[in-house]
Amino acid sequence: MSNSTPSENVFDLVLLGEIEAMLEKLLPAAAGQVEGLNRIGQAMRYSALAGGKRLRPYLLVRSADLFDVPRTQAIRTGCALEFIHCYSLIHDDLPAMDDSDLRRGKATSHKAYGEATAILAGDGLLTDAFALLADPKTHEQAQIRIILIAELAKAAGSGGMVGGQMMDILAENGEAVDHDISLLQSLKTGALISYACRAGGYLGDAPATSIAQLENYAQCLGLAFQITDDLLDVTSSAELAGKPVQQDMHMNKSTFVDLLGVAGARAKASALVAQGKEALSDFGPKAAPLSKLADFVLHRQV
Ligand code: GRG
Repeated sequence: MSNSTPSENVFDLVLLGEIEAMLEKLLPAAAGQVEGLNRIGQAMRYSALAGGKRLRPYLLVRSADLFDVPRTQAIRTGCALEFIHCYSLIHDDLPAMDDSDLRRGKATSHKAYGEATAILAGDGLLTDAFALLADPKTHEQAQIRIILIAELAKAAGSGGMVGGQMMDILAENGEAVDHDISLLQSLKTGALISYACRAGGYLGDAPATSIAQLENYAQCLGLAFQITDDLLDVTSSAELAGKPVQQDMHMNKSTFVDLLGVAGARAKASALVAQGKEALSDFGPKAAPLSKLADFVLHRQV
């Protein structure tokens, strides 16, 4: 029996199309009167419309479905999160960081547009994400918009993804004395995944117990996602992954595969996914799409 879960059986293609269409609509124009504005629009579109899996916005919409949140609100919030994710990939690929030439099967932003434009494209995506959440079209209640903004800032900022990236850089340079790979990954990769799962609850004004259950699911999923990322770095090809592989070893990154071996890492990811699915049990059959996504994370090939 194949142990892969084809993404077409997991992701609703109509919903993915709606997310893609909203991203396209919300990104700045690339063909207006002002050359500088066209250039930043082109660079932001080049990276953000480059065909990622859209796992984070998809998770966000599926968590929002648990609370019957209107689709437009969930998709707009998911697009803000995807803007942040795309900015982080552009900056992570820069020469000062991972110095990568390939992302999502295409030349990275700085290779296509130069470093200065790539930095600005990342800055544009980061900043525009918050303008998008502050817009009443995202939610009619200002108090909910403030929660969405504050929680995304926490997840993406110095106590979240940016802090995790800093830990990663110190560890790579051999400068970290207190190296904790689980904390590093829970910040670098897990914080945005956690936001994806909780934001549906914020949009639906869900009780704290439901948010805590989604957070438990997200913690397991985020760690499993990172473990499968480490496994793919060892087992996949650049052609399939759309980005260079075997990078962790070259960059002296310590990974879950180093720590546990390939079989141990697979077993750990599998246990985490089972635990994550268990955390959804109170939501009943409505949580089936989130459960399927957990299986996808375990068996993904990209
Ligand atoms: C530069 C502030 C800053 C942060 C960078 C996200 C990140 C932090 C670095 C990316 C390096 C990396 C490979 C992390 C592992 C997990 C991860 C985020 C993988 C990419 O996410 P996917 O697989 O990508 O969801 P797509 O292209 O499908 O959106």
